[in-house]
Amino acid sequence: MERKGTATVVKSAGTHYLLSELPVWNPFRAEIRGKLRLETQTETNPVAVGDLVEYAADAGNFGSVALISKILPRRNCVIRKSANLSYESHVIAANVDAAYLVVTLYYPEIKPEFVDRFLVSCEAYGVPAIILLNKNDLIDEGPAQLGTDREAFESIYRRAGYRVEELSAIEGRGIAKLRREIRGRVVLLSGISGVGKSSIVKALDPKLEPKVNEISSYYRQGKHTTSMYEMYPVSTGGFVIDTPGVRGFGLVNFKPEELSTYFPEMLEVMDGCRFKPCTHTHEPDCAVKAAVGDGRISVERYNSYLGMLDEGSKYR
Ligand SMILES: Nc1nc2c(ncn2[C@@H]2O[C@H](COP(=O)(O)OP(=O)(O)O)[C@@H](O)[C@H]2O)c(=O)[nH]1
Ligand SMILES: [Mg+2]
Ligand SMILES: [Zn+2]
Repeated sequence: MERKGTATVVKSAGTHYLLSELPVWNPFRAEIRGKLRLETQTETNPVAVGDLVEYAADAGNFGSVALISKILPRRNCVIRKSANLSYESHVIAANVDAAYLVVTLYYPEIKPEFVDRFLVSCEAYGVPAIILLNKNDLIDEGPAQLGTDREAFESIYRRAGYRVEELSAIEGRGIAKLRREIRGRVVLLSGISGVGKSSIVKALDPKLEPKVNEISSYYRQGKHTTSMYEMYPVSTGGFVIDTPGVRGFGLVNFKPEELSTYFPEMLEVMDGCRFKPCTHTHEPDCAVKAAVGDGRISVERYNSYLGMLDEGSKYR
């Protein structure tokens, strides 16, 4: 006898998956046979953690592997273009209520380019993004990253309209608030390797056991330990997706006139540009450039925008 149902992908290990009928936590194994893709899909992974799928399983044989028969349309997703293979993209997670980008002022170093690309991707695909500034217990340990001043960093992103929360997975600072935010939701933790994503999962619920990196004191770099995309059930409610650290974050193709709409602080003022569409580069009477001029938009974010615009033009 066959059992059919709808479930969420809670773990992706490349060729096999774990599904669970959320909000119930009852993971079971599943596979994809043959070709199964969303129409128009060009991503390297057919199914991502957070995807809602239809499956069929042999009800008489408990422990048998279910077959994924259909991927239901995505509400949203976080997607990244491979840094080296410019035409391939990878879905990091689908159907999330929020994406937390974890960064730290200590090590590994913040790469503003990575941060801004991640945020643009979230805006483009409809995912609310929040920045978590982790490892704040190190605040007394001497200077933070060269040239990265806490207030300057927070000001850049708060002016852009993002929430920046200070956190310490080790000391637990900010964790109770995060736990409350996650309740009843599915959220993504993203960021480069070593920033503390897995440590945050563990801090949210000590019963969970994601692998935590040991940062080599010599290189002060995280090694990749999480190679899986995996969702964890937080016992106080909600689900959190831990991801391997991504190195590069290439932008998925966009139209040049669209790009500034993915910068919330530009979107807010661009109505005032004389030309429509305006690329906010050479055009006279540009409201975005005016806002950069008087500090409402940070020079850092504007330069990031110009860099992406320039990079985008290389693919066309
Ligand atoms: N001082 C300090 N170290 C942290 C904190 N969070 C994580 N770490 C350390 O950073 C390293 C990488 O953590 P991990 O959670 O594996 O990072 P991930 O690669 O983003 O999952 C480990 O050595 C952690 O102990 C924190 O809040 N404070
Ligand atoms: Mg990790
Ligand atoms: Zn303009």
